[in-house]
Amino acid sequence: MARLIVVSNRVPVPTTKGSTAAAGGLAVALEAALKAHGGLWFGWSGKTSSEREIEWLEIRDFGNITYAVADLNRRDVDEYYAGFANRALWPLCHYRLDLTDFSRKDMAGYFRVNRSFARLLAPLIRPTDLIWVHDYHLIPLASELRHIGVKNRIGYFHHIPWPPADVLSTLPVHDTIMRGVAAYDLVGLQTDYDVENFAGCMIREGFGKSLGDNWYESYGHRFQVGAFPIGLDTEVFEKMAEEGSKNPIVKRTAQSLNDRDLVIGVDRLDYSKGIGQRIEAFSRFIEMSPSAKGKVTFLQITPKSRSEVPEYADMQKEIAELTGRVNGQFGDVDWVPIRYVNKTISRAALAGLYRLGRAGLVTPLRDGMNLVAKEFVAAQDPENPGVLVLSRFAGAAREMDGALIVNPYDTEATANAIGRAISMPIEARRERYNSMMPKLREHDVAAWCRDYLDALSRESDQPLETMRSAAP
Ligand code: GDG
Repeated sequence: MARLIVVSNRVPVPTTKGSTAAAGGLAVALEAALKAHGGLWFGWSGKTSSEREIEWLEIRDFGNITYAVADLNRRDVDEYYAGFANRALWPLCHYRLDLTDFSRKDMAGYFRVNRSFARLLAPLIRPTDLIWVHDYHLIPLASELRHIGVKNRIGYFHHIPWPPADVLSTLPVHDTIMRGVAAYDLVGLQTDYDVENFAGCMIREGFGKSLGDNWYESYGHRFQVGAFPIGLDTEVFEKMAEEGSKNPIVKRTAQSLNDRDLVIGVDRLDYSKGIGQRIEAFSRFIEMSPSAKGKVTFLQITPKSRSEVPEYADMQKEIAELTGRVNGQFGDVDWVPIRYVNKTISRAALAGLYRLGRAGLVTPLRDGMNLVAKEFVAAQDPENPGVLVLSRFAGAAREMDGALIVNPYDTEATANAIGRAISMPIEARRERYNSMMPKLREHDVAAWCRDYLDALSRESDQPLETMRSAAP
């Protein structure tokens, strides 16, 4: 079995032997794959240093996994991370052209950091290693590695939506981005819709030709594209939720509900998640349903994220004000309709809270997959499950046929779906739950890892040709 190298923007370096600080499903699955293959996890430490250039790596071994992380300087963080990755690529991939900032300075910083990462990583690579790069921060990494002679198989997984050609082509360097993607051997996307959009970008914009079966030839290199929908650590999560009732936060929440129905939403504070539209829909639901007044509580858990990006700071203010307005309008001395929590809750407590939920609201305006949708369902009590209300614009909607699918831009329809979820008879709730769980268990995050890595290693007989640099 080839050794595995995982590259991601942030690396969850274990704090003590065997314990990973950010033990989310993805981190756990990648760590398991690294353990199975033996390997290296490379990326940004998350720290900002005062050094002028990225020039050294902190390397630590835990068992058969080596963690190699670099600090970035202030300018790199501003241009590569907060700038091009999160103010251009993120909004663009989420169809938010109104929020996309095409600063030339940030673009240059993005390519510069990817080049520096490639230079730091290259000496650590052995000839037979499989390299797996994650997410939009690192699209040009393979072409930079090819440029300095790395011939290994390199895969890329894009966790967020792949936009249609008309959206991507608004980016001044979209050709360089496409050329960067074409330097990989396998491009993994979340859904078949993303694969369709990718084909449009490749063919309609004339960046390559299709060889059939999602193979492309572009800039003298052949590569394959595929849908690999990410899953959960389902079994672990189910168990965690089952034991959740013992968790003190869950106990306190259950007590404080006082027999009211709980509606729950969990999202990073991000404009792609449709939190504002969801609050409007909940408010409309309360307005339309006099019997729900005093009887339903909406808990929205929203840890802050990317506060250094101005659009996120603005949003924080906007959502807090909106929540205040709805609570002021409908609340009473003994009932607040919306509980809005801006802090991170432990994963165990989260699992228990989902299980208390009569309805889970997952209504992003656009989302690659959305793991919260899968977590909410996996956390339910099979005998008395809550109902998932899910946006048609989440990748998860391609799989989760037992959810009530809504258009989050349609306030009225989302409000109706909340009402339907809360009042759904138990047989219908069980039927919906049972239609989704087998898939969630079978296509879990370990299967996702395995399928992707099998595909990446399987094609090793395909020709690899050296790319010219994708840097502008
Ligand atoms: C990107 C793509 C794709 C949230 N609040 C807390 C907390 N969370 C956890 C959730 C979930 C994760 O964060 C969020 O995952 P999502 O998939 O919903 O969204 P993104 O962060 O935008 O992830 C997305 C994903 O990559 C994977 O490919 O699905 O489409 O955008 O696991 O539970 N976890 C804890 N406390 C919180 O307060 N412990």
